[in-house]
Amino acid sequence: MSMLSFEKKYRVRGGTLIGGDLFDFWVGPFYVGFFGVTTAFFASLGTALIVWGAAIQGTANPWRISIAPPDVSYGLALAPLKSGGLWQLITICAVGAFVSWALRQAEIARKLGMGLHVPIAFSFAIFAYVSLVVIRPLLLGAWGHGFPYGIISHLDWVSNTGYQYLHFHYNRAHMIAITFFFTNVLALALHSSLVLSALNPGRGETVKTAEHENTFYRDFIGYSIGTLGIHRLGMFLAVSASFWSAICIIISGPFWTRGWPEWWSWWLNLPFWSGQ
Ligand code: UQ2
Repeated sequence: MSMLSFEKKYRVRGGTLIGGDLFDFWVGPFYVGFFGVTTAFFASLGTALIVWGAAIQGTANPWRISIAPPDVSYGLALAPLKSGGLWQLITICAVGAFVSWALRQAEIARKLGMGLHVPIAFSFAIFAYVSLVVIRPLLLGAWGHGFPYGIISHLDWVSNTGYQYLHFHYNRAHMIAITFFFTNVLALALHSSLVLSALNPGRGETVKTAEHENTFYRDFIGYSIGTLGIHRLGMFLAVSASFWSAICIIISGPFWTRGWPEWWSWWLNLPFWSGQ
């Protein structure tokens, strides 16, 4: 059931960022809008280019398909289609589709009189992607520093890039990102289990409300962050994880070229230890 009866009253005109009423309509349950059209355009073109690249490569094995960026010798120039140019076009399509999607979220939120929390949160995910295939390659001076678009090949890239800095876990920003990811997992487990336990009481019992949820955590650890609070915490943790992920890779290369373990020499060189 994609269209509840009360949904009709939320199908309001306006709130568009561009194009006025031109694309202000729905197809089935989906809002179209100018950015729905651009999302569909970039996503379809990008997907077709990936399929074409796979055909050129001559493998039908999904694990082996890979669209590689140009060799670093091309620098920041456009490369021939079969030598990384395809990767460049696909990257443009990907960024175009992601940004269109965020702007479509913004239009729908405006239409409904909501805050812009959804597109703002999504923009942090886009930032993490763009940091890998645009910002860091630009700072390093070659598109060849982007990662290849393939299931196994992008894993190899992550492994190789990590070992290039000897031990990536000594990267301070990487540590912070991981801590946010893990804390997010903890918060989501606490939240999902609490909501499911309230909504699925024992047989013959009535469904419980937020009062029970609050009371559970006050009894258990003496504190409840509240139903709005847990979602604010969740957004903060998720957005922070994406943000520090982006930072940890942007600084690797452009701002620190040696192994990450070596970065900690500042600690070993503190004058405090000089007598030892
Ligand atoms: C809570 C609450 C919820 C929740 C959860 C809590 C009623 C439905 C999970 C408990 C969360 C706390 C105490 C914060 C934990 C902190 C970190 C950093 C993981 O109180 O309100 O709403 O889902």
